[in-house]
Formats: sequence, C-alpha cells, structure tokens
Amino acid sequence: MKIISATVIVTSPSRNFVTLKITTDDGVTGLGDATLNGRELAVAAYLSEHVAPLLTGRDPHRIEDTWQFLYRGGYWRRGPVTMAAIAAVDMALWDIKGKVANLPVYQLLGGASRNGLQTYGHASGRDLPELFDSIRQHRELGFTAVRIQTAIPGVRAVYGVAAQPQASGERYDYEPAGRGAYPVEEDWDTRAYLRHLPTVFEAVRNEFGPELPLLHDGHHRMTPIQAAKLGKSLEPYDLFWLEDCTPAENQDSLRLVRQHTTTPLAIGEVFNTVWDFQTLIREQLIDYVRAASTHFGGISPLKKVMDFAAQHQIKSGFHGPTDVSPVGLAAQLHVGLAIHNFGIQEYMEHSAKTNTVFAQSLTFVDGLLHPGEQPGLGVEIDEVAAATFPYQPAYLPYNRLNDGTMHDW
Ligand code: CS2
Ligand code: MG
Repeated sequence: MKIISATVIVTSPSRNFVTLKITTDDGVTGLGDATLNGRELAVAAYLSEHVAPLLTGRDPHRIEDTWQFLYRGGYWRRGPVTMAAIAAVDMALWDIKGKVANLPVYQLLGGASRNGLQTYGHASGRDLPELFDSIRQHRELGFTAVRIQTAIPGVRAVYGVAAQPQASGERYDYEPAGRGAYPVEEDWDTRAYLRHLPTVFEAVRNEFGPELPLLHDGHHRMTPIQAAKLGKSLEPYDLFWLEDCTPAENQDSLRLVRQHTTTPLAIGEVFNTVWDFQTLIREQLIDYVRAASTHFGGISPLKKVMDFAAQHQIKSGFHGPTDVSPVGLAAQLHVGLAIHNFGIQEYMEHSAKTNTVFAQSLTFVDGLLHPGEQPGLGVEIDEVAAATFPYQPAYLPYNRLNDGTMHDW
C-alpha cells in the first residue's frame, strides 16, 4: 500500500478549519485535523509545501516511522505549527489503518475502557441569571459537568462570555469566524477577577447544590501566587478543575500553586509536545492533561503522554473547543475511550454549518460522548461543501491591562 497524494483543505463554515486528506493507491483515504486558531494558513503552507511532497510513495501503515521522520527529519522541532502539521498526518494514517482493518481507531488502541466519555460544556453568562439559565440549558442537553465563565465587574469584555445573549437554540461559540482580519483588544483586571469569582461559585453552589462538577478556565491570566490565592478561595466550592491558572512555560511555577491549594489543576491546551508536560507530570503538579490531538502531534503522542501521566495518577481532560475540528475531536475521543486514565472530555458542539461539511459518527447520549463504530476515525469531509466556505482571516482577541500593558488572553 502506498500514499499517492496528500491534499490540504481549508474551509470556514462557521470558523476556519484546516484538514489534510491522504489518499492511497488502494483508494483508501484518511483525514487529519491541522487547525491552529488564527494561524491556519501557516499550517496549511507547512503541510502543502514541506510535508505533502515527502509523503508520496510512503507506506501509510508505518505511522510511528512517518511521525519520527517528520519530527526528527524536519530538524526544527516542536512548536504549534510543526506539531499541528505532524498531527494531521498522524491522524490521517490512523484513519487509514482503521479503515483497512475495518475497525474504529479506539479498537486499534486497545479497545474500549468505558461505555462513553463524560463530557463538560461551556456554561456562561454576563450575570448570575444568565449564567444560571446557561447551566440549566446545558443540563437539559445532557451535560453532566459544566465550565463556568462569567463577566467581571469593571472589565469590558471577558473570555468565554458572550457580549450578548445567544440566539435561541444557538450554542455559545467564542471562536466565530467573523472576528475580523485584526485581533480585537480586550481588557483585564486580575484583582477584580480574584474578588468576584468566589462569589459566583458560591451562588452557583447555592443554586445547583454540591454534586454538579464545576470547572473554570483561568486562561493563563494569573501569576503563580494569584493562581494559588484563587485555587484556595475556590476550595469551599469543590471544583472539578481550575484550568490554565498561570502560564506554564515555566513548569516550576506550578510548584508554588500546588503548595497552597488542593483545587485540582488542568493545563496544556497550548502545549505541543510531551516535553511541555515533563516536570508537571513527573512531580504531579497537575491533575489533568489538557492537550488536544490537533496541537500535540496527533493520536500517537497523545496516547504516549497519557501513558506517562498514568504513572503519576494524572488523567485526561482533552481540549475540545470548536477550533479543534470534528476530525480532531474524533481523534481524541478514540484515545479517551481506550486509555484507562480518562478524566473528562470538553465538548463545544460544532455548528450546524460545520456539520454540513464534516459527516461524523460521534454520538452524545446521556451526557456521554462516543466516537462511534465506523472504521477509522468516523469522520468524512464533503469537499464540495467545504469549497463553498472560503477561508476568512480571523484572530483571537488580545488583552491589555488598564495601563496599556500587554497581558495574557
Ligand atoms: C479555551 C479555548 O476551550 C478552552 O478551554 O481555552 O476555547 C481557547 O480559548 C481556544 O481554543 C483558543 O483558540
Ligand atoms: Mg482553556
């Protein structure tokens, strides 16, 4: 069996997606997700200019060797663009292998370790009534865990909170394509945030009780001691996890957070190789690995990092926003179903428009996601539909503090 072509499909049904399609001489095709929010065309060029030409003639069954060839052979290692490109190849080859074996990919990873994947959704609101409505809406949809994001008094626009109520039935999607060809400036005030957030979780616990698993995303905005302060102040509300509490390029900084709080910590959606996790996992400075198959080099390294994490009783919490495409989401559902140390799966449902481009076999029933029993990943792309949604320049916002200093978004 030989690869005869690798083509890059950029489409923007509700937001930009980059998909790699590998075709073999037997006519079997495989898909991989290479979507990197705000830098999509960089990955598309990396794939079409520097990877696709090298794949022709290779044996698609040699997944590990192809991964190592692209990682070590490119000389310049790691980084989000490189690892998203390699991820797409890895996913597509697992898709092909599953189709040839007539098995869903999770079966090739050791089979199912559970019936389905507990999932959390994004509840948000500018104020408590809106937030409570959003929590109720998510519970009616079957979510058995919710992430809580809310406005902060004095801060104009906050990550994860719609500036206006969503159209009825529309799910809140923070990464809409129409963000414009220049990033929007937002503002931030950590002290206001640290004062306000505990009052929100107290109100949510009073309204919904102690059982509902609640998550929160700090989105990289605190210093380690501020993260420690927040983790400690949220302990009475028994969070499932506090995510991205502080930028983790300096993995050592999580030692300081860990010393002060027992609130479980989740980190890693912006990481792209196991090296970014090495200290965090070895010293058990986190509780959940937040990697996404798309940004972490694909299925192969995602399984490897979870096997490393298992030695330190750390579980998965794979990143599942709308800027991981249905292909990338499917890839990590297969990994999540197979590994023993599964924790929870994020699920920001893709839009109806996106679902006209990507046919998916995943199911979400009784709060559990399952990738389905289709051979391979269980996702197909309608290239004619994809072509009707051309790329739209779109960037994530950025943050400045009140004095104009750049801050983490
Ligand atoms: C967020 C993401 O889902 C999350 O946890 O951190 O939505 C993040 O903002 C986007 O993936 C950025 O592209
Ligand atoms: Mg996050």
